[in-house]
Amino acid sequence: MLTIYSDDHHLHHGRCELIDGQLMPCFEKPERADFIRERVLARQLGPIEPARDWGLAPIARVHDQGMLDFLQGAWARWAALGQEGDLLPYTWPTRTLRQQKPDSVHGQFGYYSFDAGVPITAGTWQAAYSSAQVALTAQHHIASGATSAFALCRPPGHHAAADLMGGYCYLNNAAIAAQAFLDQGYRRVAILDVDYHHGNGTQSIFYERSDVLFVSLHGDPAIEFPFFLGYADETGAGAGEGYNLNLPLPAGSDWPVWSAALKQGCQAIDDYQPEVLIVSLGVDTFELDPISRFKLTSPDYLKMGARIRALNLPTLFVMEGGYAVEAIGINAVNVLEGFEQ
Ligand code: SP5
Ligand code: ZN
Repeated sequence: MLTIYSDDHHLHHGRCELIDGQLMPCFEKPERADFIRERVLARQLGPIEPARDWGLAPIARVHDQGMLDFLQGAWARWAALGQEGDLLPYTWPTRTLRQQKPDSVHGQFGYYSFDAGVPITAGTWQAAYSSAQVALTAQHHIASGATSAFALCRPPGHHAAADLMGGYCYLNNAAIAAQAFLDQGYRRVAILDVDYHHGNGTQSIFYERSDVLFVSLHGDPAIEFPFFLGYADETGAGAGEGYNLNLPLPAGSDWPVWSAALKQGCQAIDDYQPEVLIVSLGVDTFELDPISRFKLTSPDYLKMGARIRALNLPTLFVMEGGYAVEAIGINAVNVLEGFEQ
């Protein structure tokens, strides 16, 4: 399987995030992609090619121009104020507050985010832009006839909505790839999100549309981030009614529980008869993940890949979460190897 990778992810390295009341070093760190890349090489999964530059247009097909302008220009504005630390949002337009964009960089960051897990550093825009280009380059290979490709994206994307960043995500790489397929003439795209967290951004982008089926297995949002989306009764709206399937699972879910939900999700994908499948590949379902509560083991990821292969669809894997860095390469590449066997 071909892997697409960009070194630009190193340009994004946030300093800290708030975890259990403490400022901790960011879990979403460059070593994540480095370990995955090393495992791809060690297992001889296939060639690793750089991203091509497809420009801003395919990103703007999914994201709000105001948010893109903000993300691109925020660091320069922050640095011009004499600041050197990471730019972090801390005030959001929630209930009782006005939904309007203020003038200040902090006010605008609150307007375009839903949590504080999105530090903006000097290189964040370039890293997020290149991560989207990685997804688009892998998408291009599949549109050109490849049956599979791995977009080794970092930073991840599935929490990012059209005009909101959050959950370590700035640009929604999977959604950008899905829209690219549609813009190139595909009519039905399925997205299977196996990250531990609900892909609230992806869901919201396609919620009222029938040309993208979104299926997500994740920790029950009643007890897990992102808390405010991802419930089973969210089935789509308008033309999208029936094209969104959430499968929230309890803390402690292991392979028997998780794989039963995967079977249900795969049945929905099979019924939809898509032309292509995009897998939002998070491996934070791992038993040793430091911020998650599922119990999948490394061999389980081989079985996951084999189940996905059984759908018999051209498949684009897009890297999302996974924070047990010493195992992230093994687990992510196990999915890809399970798919290929
Ligand atoms: C892409 C992705 O996986 N984003 C995840 C963002 C999760 N952010 C909230 C993390 C809160 C973790 N709290 C865990 C407490 C462990 N003691
Ligand atoms: Zn996650």
